[in-house]
Formats: sequence, C-alpha cells, structure tokens
Amino acid sequence: KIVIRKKEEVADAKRLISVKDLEQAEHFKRTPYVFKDFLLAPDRTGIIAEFKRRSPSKGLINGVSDVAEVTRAYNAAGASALSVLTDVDFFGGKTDDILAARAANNIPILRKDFMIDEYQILEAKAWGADIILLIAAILTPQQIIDLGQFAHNLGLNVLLEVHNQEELERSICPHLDAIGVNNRNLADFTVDIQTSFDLVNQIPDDFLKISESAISDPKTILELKSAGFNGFLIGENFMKTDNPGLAIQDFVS
Ligand code: IGP
Repeated sequence: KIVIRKKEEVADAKRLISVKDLEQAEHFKRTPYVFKDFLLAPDRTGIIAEFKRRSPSKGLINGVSDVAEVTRAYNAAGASALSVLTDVDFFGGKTDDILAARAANNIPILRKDFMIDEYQILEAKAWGADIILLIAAILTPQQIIDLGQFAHNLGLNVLLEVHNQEELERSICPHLDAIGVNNRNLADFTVDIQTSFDLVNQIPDDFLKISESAISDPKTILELKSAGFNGFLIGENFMKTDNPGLAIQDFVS
C-alpha cells in the first residue's frame, strides 16, 4: 500500500540526490511564509487552491492546464495558499510543479504528498514549499511528533489531516499549526461535508481549522466559516474545468 510505495520512492530519491544537495538548493535558504498570516489576512479568501492532474477516485481530472498559469490565477483570485500535489503515481504530480508554482507566486505553498520520512520534508524546503502535510491515518503519534518537530525546526508550517475524532485525539501535539478535516474517506472515497461540522468543536483553538475536499459551492464556505473553519482546501471543483483560474474567479465573486 501507500506507505510501502512511498518508502521505495524515498529510497530511490535518496540515491539520486543527497541530503547535502537538498540543503544546498537555492530555496533551502529562504524563510518560509507563515501560513496563519495568509489564511487570516482580511484581503484573502481562506481558500487553499489545489493543482491536481488526477486522483485515485476520479482518474484524469485535468491533463492540459499549466501549473504556473493556474496557480497565478488562484493567487490573483485571493487564494490564501496553494496546494500542489507531488505524488507521481496516483495524482500525476511532479517535483517541477512546486518549483514552477514557487517561481510564479508569493503566497504559501503546501507540498501535498504522503509524508513518511524526514527526507521528504527536506525536499519540500529545497523546492520552495512552506507547508507540509501529515496524514494521521498513515502515521503513528510518535511519527507525527518527530516529523512535525523536524519541519518546525526548518521553519516550515505543519498541516495535520484527520478523518475522525479518534485520529484527532491520538495525533494532536504541539508541533502542528493547522488541523485539516478531510471530508473524503480515504478507505472508500465517499465524501461528506458533515465530517467537518462534526469535528470542528473538537479541534483546540490554538490550531488553524481547515476543511478539506468536496467543496463545490461558495455557500458551503459561509457555513464552514460560521462553524469555525479558517481554511478551505479546494481542488477538483476548479481543476475539472477547462480553465481553473476562471473557475476560482467565478467561485469567489
Ligand atoms: C482537495 P477536492 O475534493 O476539492 O479535490 O479535494 C483535497 O482536499 C484532496 O486532494 C486531498 C488529498 C489529501 C489528496 C485531501 N487530502 C491527501 C492527496 C492526499
């Protein structure tokens, strides 16, 4: 399954590019943006807009759009942050997507991938990302502490993703900045926004609160906001159109 595949991927990557090489990359020196500053900025929407070519549940979503062009349009429409998939096999992502998004934008970028190893966090920093994702369903509480601390020591922001109360309770620790409730059940891919409403009050106020997946209506954002959410991760609703940049513009206006 996913963890085994990621372990192989990391082992392959390590053979090609050493930790030392990553640490010498140009972006490694930059100070990452502070996620909170952009998520809560009054002139931004709280939307974390995602660039995603394909997904395991939908197959091909968008095979034509250009990552620099789309992320620039997301940014111009008031996105608080960008989410860029770097998983190759399931999501059709690539390393260069983060580099291209970074070159085109001055807002935080989330490296959206299945993080299991410190090496991937060093990659994220070297590529110019600002936020990393830790998925509770595939990590032990100790891994979340260790990876979260490792990311914080590099100045990166940490987003923890949970699906239910049990994952939230066992995973919560001080080395996190934001907690995302994924409305998509990773086991069967069914989606239910209610997951967010059910969990929001269980998230301590010291963390930013983000609702992830299956958001397709601006009205839903208003409801999530009044329930206490600060951020809204949206991918497919924009990427499934011919022009994701135009889609976000319509969505926010
Ligand atoms: C975006 P959607 O339904 O708007 O395309 O969802 C995002 O939440 C989803 O891509 C996602 C994801 C993930 C992808 C949430 N958690 C973990 C890969 C890995």
